Amino acid sequence: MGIRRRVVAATFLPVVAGLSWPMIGSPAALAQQATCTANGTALTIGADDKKFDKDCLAAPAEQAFTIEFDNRDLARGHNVAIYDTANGNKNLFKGDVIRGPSKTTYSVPAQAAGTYEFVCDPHAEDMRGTFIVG
Ligand SMILES: [Cu+2]
Repeated sequence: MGIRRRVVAATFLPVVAGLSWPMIGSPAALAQQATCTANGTALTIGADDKKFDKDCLAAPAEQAFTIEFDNRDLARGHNVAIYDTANGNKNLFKGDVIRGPSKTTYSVPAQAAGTYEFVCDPHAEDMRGTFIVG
């Protein structure tokens, strides 16, 4: 429901700014459409060529979980952070940036059910996806 409200609000932006919808919305709009279902508390994701290899991650509600992050991007720093973008972009978790190629496992505290976004902070424009807790 929060996502729908955001998309509707975003459709007014091109009118105001005089820009076309695809220029503003494509990457985020695509990410918002992704859906997935939690399957345990050990999540994995990788990064290659300044892109995440998944567009959706899911974790069960009210349970701590881990995210194993495999940054395969040579000499490029990435992280995984989780934001409640529907509610003021509140940061729910921020993993340390690691320089590829390397791996880390983030320990994330329990989260309330909801639909959020995961983001690489240094490349927030290009590297983001849907994060479902529930
Ligand atoms: Cu990045």
